[in-house]
This record gives sequence, structure tokens and C-alpha cells, in this order.
Amino acid sequence: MLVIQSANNESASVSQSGSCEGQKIGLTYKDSVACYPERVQPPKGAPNVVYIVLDDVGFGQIGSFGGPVETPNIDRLAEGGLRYSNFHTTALCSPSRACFMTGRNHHSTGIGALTDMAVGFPGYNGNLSHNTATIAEMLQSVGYNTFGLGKWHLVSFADINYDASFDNWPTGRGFDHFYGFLPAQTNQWYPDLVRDTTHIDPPATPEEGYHLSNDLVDQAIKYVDDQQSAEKGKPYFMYLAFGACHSPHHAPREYIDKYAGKFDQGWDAVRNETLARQKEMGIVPENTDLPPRNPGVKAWDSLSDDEKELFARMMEVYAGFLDHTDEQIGRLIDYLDETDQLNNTMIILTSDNGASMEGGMNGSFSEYLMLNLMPAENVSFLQSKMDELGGPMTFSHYPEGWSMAGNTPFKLYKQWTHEGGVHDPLIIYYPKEITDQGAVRTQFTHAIDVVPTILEVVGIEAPETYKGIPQKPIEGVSMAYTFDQPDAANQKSVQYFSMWGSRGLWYDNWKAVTMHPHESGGNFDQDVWELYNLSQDFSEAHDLAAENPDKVQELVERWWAEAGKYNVLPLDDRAHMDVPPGPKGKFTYYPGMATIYEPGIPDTKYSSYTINADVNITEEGAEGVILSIGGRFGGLTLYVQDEHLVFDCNYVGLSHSTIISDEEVPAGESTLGFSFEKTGEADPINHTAAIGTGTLLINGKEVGKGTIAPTTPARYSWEEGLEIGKDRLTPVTESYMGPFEFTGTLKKVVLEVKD
Ligand SMILES: [Ca+2]
Ligand SMILES: [Ca+2]
Repeated sequence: MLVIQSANNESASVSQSGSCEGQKIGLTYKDSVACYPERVQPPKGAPNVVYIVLDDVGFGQIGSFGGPVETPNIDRLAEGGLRYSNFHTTALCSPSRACFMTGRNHHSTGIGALTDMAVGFPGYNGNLSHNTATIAEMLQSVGYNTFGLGKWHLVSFADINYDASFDNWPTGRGFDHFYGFLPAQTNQWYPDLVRDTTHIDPPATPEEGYHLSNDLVDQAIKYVDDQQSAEKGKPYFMYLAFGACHSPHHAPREYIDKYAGKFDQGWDAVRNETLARQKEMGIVPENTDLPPRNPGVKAWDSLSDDEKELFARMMEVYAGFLDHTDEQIGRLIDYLDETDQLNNTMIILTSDNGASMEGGMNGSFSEYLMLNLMPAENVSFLQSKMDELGGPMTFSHYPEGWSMAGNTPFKLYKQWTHEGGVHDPLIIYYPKEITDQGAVRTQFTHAIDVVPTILEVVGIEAPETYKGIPQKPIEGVSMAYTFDQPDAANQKSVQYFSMWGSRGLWYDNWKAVTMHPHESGGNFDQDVWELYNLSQDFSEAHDLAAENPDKVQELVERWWAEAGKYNVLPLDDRAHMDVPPGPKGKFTYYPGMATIYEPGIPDTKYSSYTINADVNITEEGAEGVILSIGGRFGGLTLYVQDEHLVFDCNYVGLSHSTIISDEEVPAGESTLGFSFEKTGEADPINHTAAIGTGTLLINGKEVGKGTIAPTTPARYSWEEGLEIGKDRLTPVTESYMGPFEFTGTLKKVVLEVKD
């Protein structure tokens, strides 16, 4: 009777939470003393924290930072809080988010570059290290409820499918709930949504008025409402990371049209106008000089009328996108206000990197062209798409000139460690503790400083161990000291930057920086370091390196010291954007299967392959998709329509190779098939994966044949994968409306990739 002996023993009394010392377990309840472990409670008066992260929004785009876009709701936060005019990020999405989440440098937590570019070094393996707990984990463990919404981009591709470990999905990193998307970007009209750990269909279509930004805020309000209804006043942490304003630039038409004609003056004039407003607002020092146009960007006045018309429209689309986002933020603020929560909520709003040049000099109708390393789109092609920009038929991006203007007054863009890449807007709104409302703070601050600021305001320390794992110390410095001390000295003295080979080191208001060309062969010793005194030259307009070689030397040495401390090495300028070919072999799929995302999709780009589907069709016939990969901006699909079997290969949204069977699909049991016989290897120079002959087969008999070329060179889609019996989100071909589910009985589909 081991149990009874143990229960009789005094020392066996259970102390579940350390606060149940009086508890006693006897033989029955009559000789026992009950104790209920107390719920973990946040410090008394701890505020709600709403952490809003915009994507690819530059320093000079939001109204309250002098930008040309109307953002009255973000401006409300600025007027009621503080604007930080010397705030920095890492130049890229995942790395900045790693800092935003952990308070540690991005290499320190394994996100040296994008999660899409994971490499086998500690600073670059693409998953947030578990020795750097996230702010969600820290707040959850002291009793906050935690809601994650929008873009995650903090899980490596190795963990993107349903065979993932899930421990770096948001719910594995401290979020009670998550509603958003995992990769770098998603279609704002047809997002690839994840709820907690399950992919779901969007709740409505664009025709019904759906847009992701609206949906995120609806869900954000619902999370808070559900939680506050259950326990009024219990604090929560909300991380709300919009897809906006990363490509695709998608916004309801009326928001875009509101800006008609507003950018006809061009990017050079908008830069000047923005700088003038920034000076007037005190966002930049009076003596700030505008650096010359970035390399390759043409003077607006030198453009043709067609170029001006097209490019101005592309900026109208972007402005509409940001304006629309602002309105959603306004809905959230209004909700907090109307429900009496605003005064006890700290709202942080920022962006993850400078404005993006990823649309190239002419802009782009589909970002998937850039992601497939396709040549720049020419103006006449883009003009043919002009009326559709911003809508569901495009996946567009504005040209570099607008990105330059968006980063006013800085040089360069997202991806680079000059200020244009790493200098971002930051607003902290917390009326309870911030009394200098509407003011500007000029202390040097960085993405790693947000987490310690939240910890200080909440009144907790970062844990030394989290779930048994020893933790790295927080590497940022709380900004709370600036709340009531506008002139306080910088409490930070040094910050390194390192992105894709480009490097920078800020030390005591000096900055050394070098622009390293991507994929240029790893010759880092040939990089030329520039030197700026940022206290006198806010915009890096005057390079002092030649006159101060010793200072350059000192800062470069400090860079190496910081690099050694934080896992920055080895230096690596390779893009690592190549998608590994998918697996080969024989794969059997059944209808109802969840989407499989690249790189988990078997190789249909570089190898010959066959598709064979066992179906049963009644006398009434059937239609629908048998197998699809991707969507409107690249992919392939095998489907039945109008009694015929059809194969369609969508080449990055630019052209289609289509084969239609010359015989009807019969009723009864049959095997519907397709084979791709490779006739030419992948040819990166000509922007195609393998080309070949496609053959449609019904019960083994050839019923159609054609050439399949060219084919998607690198990646079908981040957000639309392999599906059986349907084609979710955007359709591969406009011949049908998604999801176009197969109406017959689809027993199984065998995809066989040959060596
Ligand atoms: Ca970004
Ligand atoms: Ca699709």
C-alpha cells in the first residue's frame, strides 16, 4: 500500500505552486486540507500592450513623420504619445521581427537574415532560438493573455508544413492565439491564413468586400472582447503585424483613387516636400541635407509622360494601401477608447525596415517576377496592367524612385545598412506614463530596445530561465528613461548592423557603414567603409572617411567585436533564395489533404513527372480540379471542365501552356492522367525551369499533347501550395473560379517524379 504510506507521511504534502504550504492530503477529505494554487497575476496596474508592426513602411511616409500619406489615426497616437525620430531596425523583415520579439540582436537569436534563407550557422538557422524567450512568452508566463495577428515570418521553411515541430509557430512562442500568415508576404485579397496551427480559408472573398487588414482588426477586437468579457481588466498583449505595406500593394479602389493626381509632381518633388515637413515638425534637424538620388534612380523630369503616368499611379496605389491600413488602426483605437481601455494600454507602432526597392526601377505587376529573378518589366507591359494595380489581378510593387522618396531624408533602401534601410518610424503611446504628449525623442534607439521598454513599463524582469532553458540576457536598453526626459543622454552607446554582407556600426553618434553588393563573391575586404557624424549629419550626406581614417578603423574594429559577440559570423553575401528542388519519388495523395507548401512539394520544375488520378464519375458528369499547385501568379493545374481533361501551366502569371483533351472524360471509373516528359533542362539565363512535352491520358490512352514551356523558374508561390481536388485562394487559370472542387469521386492522386 505504497500510496497510503506516502499519503500518511508529513513530508509528502504537495506544494503545487509553492503557495500551498497548508495543503494536506489525508486518507479522506475529512482529514485533508485543500488549497488551490493561485493564478499567476501580472503586476498590479500593468497595462495592456498593443504592438503594431507595419511592413516596409519607410521613415518618410506616415503623416506624423512628414510623409505624404494621410494617416490621421497613426497621427492620433503620435499626438497623444512620443515619436522616436532616431529609431533603427535591421534592414529586413524576419531579422527586425526577431529583435522586436526577443529584445536580442537578430543574429543572437538565429535570424541573421530571412527565415526563407536559413543557413547552417548559429546566427542564421532561421528559427528563433529558445534561449531568447519572446515578449509573448515572458508576458504569458506572468499572466497576460497573448494574441498574435498578421505576419509571423519567424519560422524556417523546414518547419512550414504540417510535419513541422510547431515549436516556432506563434502558438509555440508564447501566443495563446494566432490569426495571420507565416511567410514574408501574402495576398491581401486571398491570404493564406493560419488560425493557431491550422490553415483556414479566408472568411470572405474580395467580391464580398474582403481585405486582410480589415479582417486582422476584426479578429484583434474579437480576441480582446472575448478575453475582457471573461475577465474585465485582465491585461493582454497584442502583436498586430499587418501585411501592409509590403508587396503586394493591395487596397480597395476608393482608397487608391483618393490619391489621384497627388503624386504627379514626382518623387524628387515629394522628397523635398517631405523633408520640409520633417524639419517643420522637428522630426529631422534643421541642417539635414538631402543626399543625391540613389544610384540608378532617374530624375522625375527626365521621364516620359507614359512613365510619369504609370509611376504616379503606382504611388497612388501604395498611398491607398497605407491610408487603408491607418483606417483599420483607427478602428482598433476607437474600440479601445469606447470600451474604456485606451488609457491603460501602451500602444507601440513601428515598421520593420526602410521602404522597399524590390519592385525594381519600373515597379512590378507581380512581386513573384522578382522572386523568380525575372527581368524588369517594361513600361508598356505595365501600362497594360495599370487599371488593375492594387486589385486582385495583380501582386504589385511601386518603383525604386518612390521607395527613395519613402525613405526621405535617407540613402538607399530596405536590405541595406545605410539609414534608408535601417531608420524607421516609432511611436509609443501610453497616456498613463507619457505626459509630454506629441513630443519627439531623438535618442538613438533600436528594435532590440522595445522588449526591455515593455518589461520596464509592465514592471517585470526578463527570466533567467524559461521552461528550464537558460536565457541569454536582454541585449537592448529600455527606452522608458526618455518618457519624461527629452534631453536625457543616450543610454546606448553601440549598435552593429549586418545584412547580407552590408555592415554598419553606430558608436556614440558616429556611424561607419559599407554597402556590400549582394552575391558578389564574398570579397568583404574590398568593401569601402564610409563614415558619418550623425549628430551633425542626420542623413549620411557627408562622408568623412577620407579625413578620419583612424575613426573608421576604430569603428570597424568595434564592428568585429560586436560581430563576435552576437553570432554575426561568418559573413555571407549569398542570397540563399534558391528553392531546393522538391523531393522525388512516388507520392499518393487523397482528397481533403491539407495544402503542401514549397519546398515540400515534389519536384515538378526540374524533372519529368506523371500525375494519375483514380476517379468515379456519374452519368451526369463531373468537373473540377484534380491537382493544383500555386495560383494566379504561377503554378499548374490538372482539371476537368466541359467534359474535357485540361492541363494548364501558368508561367509566373505571364503566359500559359494549355492542353485540352480531344476526347471526353467518360462516366464510371477511370484513370485521368498527365505526363510531363522533360526535353530541356532548366535554363536560368532564359528564365525557365525544365521544359518538355505534356501528354493528357485517359485510362492510359493519349488524348492530347503539347509543349510545356516556359515554366516557373524558381518558386511557384510562398502562399499557395499543392492541393488535391481543388485550387484554393487564387486560381491557376481564369478558366475557372477557385476553389473549383472536383464534383466526382476522387479516390486518390499519384504524383510520381522521375529521376
Ligand atoms: Ca519588411
Ligand atoms: Ca490556388
